[in-house]
Amino acid sequence: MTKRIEGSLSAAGMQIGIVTTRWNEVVTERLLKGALDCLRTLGASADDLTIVTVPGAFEIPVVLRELASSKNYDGLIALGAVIRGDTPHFDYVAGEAASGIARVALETGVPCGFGLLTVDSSEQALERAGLKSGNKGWEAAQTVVETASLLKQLREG
Ligand code: INI
Repeated sequence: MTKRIEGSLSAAGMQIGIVTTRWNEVVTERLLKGALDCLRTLGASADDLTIVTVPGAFEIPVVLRELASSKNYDGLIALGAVIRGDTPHFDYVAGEAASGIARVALETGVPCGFGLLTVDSSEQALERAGLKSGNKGWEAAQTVVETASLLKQLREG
């Protein structure tokens, strides 16, 4: 018999850690609100959520890895905004943060929702943080719940 396995969109009972940045806080607070609204909608309990603030996007992966290594979380969500106009180091900060987030997920097996905006301007960042083009915080939260649920089923056989 063919098996078909999908994650569910229930966050009930899930322990979720969120790492967000102080850099571009006007944007990241909106991403955080989107993520929290989503988790609440999917049935997460406020007591099962942990929010950690780091200075900037470059610091996300190391803190994410610490949380993942603790084995206390079913899923993690990375929120941040790297804006090209703000720094000549855009490519380094955005690239290292993005690949670091992916690496943490692959190395630890804890799903890490990717809510890191890499954009040209503050306007574009705000658009993706709930103003016009959806909220990437919400999307990152939803995908991490689905992926955590999927991984749980695969691990339980
Ligand atoms: N950090 C961000 O999260 N977003 C940015 O747009 C940004 N810019 O533009 O420089 C940024 N820089 C800080 C970086 O993430 C580190 O905190 C810093 O380099 C110290 O390691």
